Amino acid sequence: MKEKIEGRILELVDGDITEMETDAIVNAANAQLVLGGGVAGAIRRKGGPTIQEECNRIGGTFVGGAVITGAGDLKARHVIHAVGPRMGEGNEDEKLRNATLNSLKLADQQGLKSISLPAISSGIFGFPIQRCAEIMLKTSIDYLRGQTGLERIVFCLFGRADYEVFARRLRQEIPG
Ligand code: AR6
Repeated sequence: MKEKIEGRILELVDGDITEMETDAIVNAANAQLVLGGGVAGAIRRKGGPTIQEECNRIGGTFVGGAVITGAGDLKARHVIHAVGPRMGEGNEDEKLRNATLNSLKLADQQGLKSISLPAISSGIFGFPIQRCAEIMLKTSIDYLRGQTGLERIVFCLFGRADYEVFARRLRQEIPG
């Protein structure tokens, strides 16, 4: 599914984010920047050891923050590590919004044109997928309506069920 917003593209795909060829892919990271399971595990396995090594040099960031590294052996050029909230820690919606927004801003600052994001926090961190879709899509749509050099934002959802949740929400946000 593809929508145009101010001449820029917002796209949804069902697939594995480590296969994406956008300038950057976003990792669903933790504040320690230790690549664990889920998206991070797939990035670690396919991207090779340099990504974790770069994360170790950065050392960590706050919940809602994002940092950038190279992408090792992956097809993308960069990995943006965005730290979403763990369900139950408090103020989760705002933190997820910030993790999304800071990822997009960081891509922009680096002059990147395209970025792929997963449904941050909705796996191991236990955030509800429906609310995740609402927050991440609204943040991205608002961002594309503002001043940005980004030309394409892709949400890479893992499986048909999550894809459908995002697709339904996007149709509500951009009717017709
Ligand atoms: N491509 C796209 N989406 C994926 C992939 C993939 N290869 N694998 C999983 N997903 P998660 P979190 C989906 O658990 O909840 C790690 O240990 C998954 O179905 O990756 O933010 C980190 O190191 C879900 O919808 O991230 C952190 O400690 C979404 O991606 C912690 O988990 C996010 O699931 C982060 O937990």
